[in-house]
Order: sequence, then structure tokens, then C-alpha cells
Amino acid sequence: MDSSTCISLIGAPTDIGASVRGASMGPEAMRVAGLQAALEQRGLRVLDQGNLAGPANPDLPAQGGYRHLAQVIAWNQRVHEAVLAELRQDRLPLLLGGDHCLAIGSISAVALHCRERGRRLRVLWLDAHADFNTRELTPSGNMHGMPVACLCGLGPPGLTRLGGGDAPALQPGQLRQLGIRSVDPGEKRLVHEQGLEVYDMRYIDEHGMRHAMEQALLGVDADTHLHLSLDLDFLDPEIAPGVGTPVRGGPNYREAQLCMEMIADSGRLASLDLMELNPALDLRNRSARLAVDLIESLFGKSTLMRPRARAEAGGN
Ligand code: EXY
Ligand code: MN
Ligand code: MN
Ligand code: MN
Repeated sequence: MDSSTCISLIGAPTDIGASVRGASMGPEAMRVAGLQAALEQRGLRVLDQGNLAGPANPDLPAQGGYRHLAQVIAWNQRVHEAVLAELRQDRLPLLLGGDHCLAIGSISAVALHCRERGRRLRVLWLDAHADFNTRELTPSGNMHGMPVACLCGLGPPGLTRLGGGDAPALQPGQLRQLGIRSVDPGEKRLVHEQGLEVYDMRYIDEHGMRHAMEQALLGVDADTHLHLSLDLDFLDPEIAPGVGTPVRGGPNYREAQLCMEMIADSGRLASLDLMELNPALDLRNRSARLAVDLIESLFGKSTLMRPRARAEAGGN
């Protein structure tokens, strides 16, 4: 990450995969919270590509295990194309959700781009939920509970084959989940069966955020494209109330900042999803402002010591 990095903002104003309406207003709330100016103040170039358009939310019950499958596919196709276009121009796409089902489009584009460029991919999934349900396992039919499964090839073909070809976009080994504290019973079995590497809140309580992040970033090297998929419900609802599916007991402000700082230090962040912000449930745009603050840290804001000085001080 240097000052030549150009960040492309891509708004995806939909709550098509969510249980609670309102994440469709997320992109505008992030703009109102000053995202672009904050990044520009860090010397980064920012291109706001505006919002994607897609089908409205008909608010219907599940059919065959999925809610709004056709609309979810349409939105994800658009996200996939938009993210891929930015990557191919060597820009860093920042997807502004929208609910988390849209990470299927975004990460399938990132995975395809990594294959094209012969780069390794590591995905960090920061979330209260594992998002690993399938049509058989889901208690709700809401597709924001399924994106990780779809990316690993467990889901409807319209979502598992977005990047073309038959292979899943992701292998479980490319993924690290952090902050997880709400998993459905069948989903939990599947997480174990597929061997997902999960640093849940219990792990973070016992070992600390620093160690969890060290583990999650292990093996990330100069050849790695690091993608962060940040579901705002990862954060404790005390600090980020503006989400549709809050779960108490998440990381506090400093733990979240440490995550961002360690990602910044890796120097490998190359794409980002900022998902599940629900302004209808927020308090005076507090969660959006916190998200801007965290994104600034991802791009190096809150670190005073240089990596070498930090190592010499014993912090490495
Ligand atoms: N596991 C629950 C379900 O599948 O319905 C809740 C999923 C919420 C997903 C949120 C956005 O991360
Ligand atoms: Mn999620
Ligand atoms: Mn979540
Ligand atoms: Mn350690």
C-alpha cells in the first residue's frame, strides 16, 4: 500500500439477502460519514464509482430454501463484474454494502483475478456469524447467512459459478474467520466437516486479538492478495448498533483497531468489503463513522511507530 494506490468505491445498495431491511442505505451513510475525504487525507487516491443498480427487494418468504434467489444472483453478477473491472485496472475495490450475500460476487471476482495473475489469495472474514449455511441447513432462507458456503462451492449454480468454470471460487484453506459467536447447529457441523479455520470469540478471549490475528495472517507473503470481508456485526453492538443481526460479546474498539492495524502492517490488503451497515438502526450515523475510522486504520492511520521501531520495542 502506497500513495499510488487508487481505491474504488463501489456502492451496492440492497438488503436483498438480509432478514431485516435497511442495509440498502449503507453506501450513502458511508459517504455521509466522510469516507472519501478521510482516505484522501491519508494521501490515497479515491474514485467513487457510484452505486450499482439491481432488482428491488420484494420481501417474500423462502422458496426451495432460499429467499430472493433470482434477485441475489442478479445483484451478485453486477458486483462481480464491477469488482473485477477495478481489479483489472489495478485499483483496490472497496465494496460498500449492502448485505453480506454480496461478498459472493466480490470474492469470486477477487479469486478469478488471483488466478489470472497467478497470485495466492487469503480471505479474512470478520463477522459474528459463520455465514456457512446451505439450503438444507438454513433456519431462515436469508442468503446473507450463506455466502461462505456458496464461495466454497456449496450452493446454487447461479452463485457458485459466478467466476466461470466448475471449480469453487475458494478452498476452505484460503479463508480465516474471526469474531464468530453465532452459528446454527447444522452450520456448525458443516464448518467442522469442511475444516474452516475459525478464531471465534472464545479463542479471542483466551488468546487475545493479537495472537488470533497473527495466526490468521500466518503465511501471508509478498505474493499474497489479502481480501478483507468486514461484516459490521463483527463489532460489539455497544460500539456498532447499526446492524440488522447484532450479537453481543464482540470485539471492542481497541480490539477492532488492532485487527485493522495488523492488516495494515501486512502491507498486502488488496480488496475490501464493508458490509451490513444498517443506517435505519444506527444512532446518528455512529456505526458508519466508526467504520470510516476503522478503514482509515486499515490504510495506516493509527500507527505512530514504524514497524522496525515496534519490533525493537518487542512488539513483533
Ligand atoms: N445464521 C443465521 C441465518 O442463516 O439465518 C443468521 C445469519 C446472519 C448473517 C449475518 C450477516 O452476517
Ligand atoms: Mn456476515
Ligand atoms: Mn454477521
Ligand atoms: Mn503470538
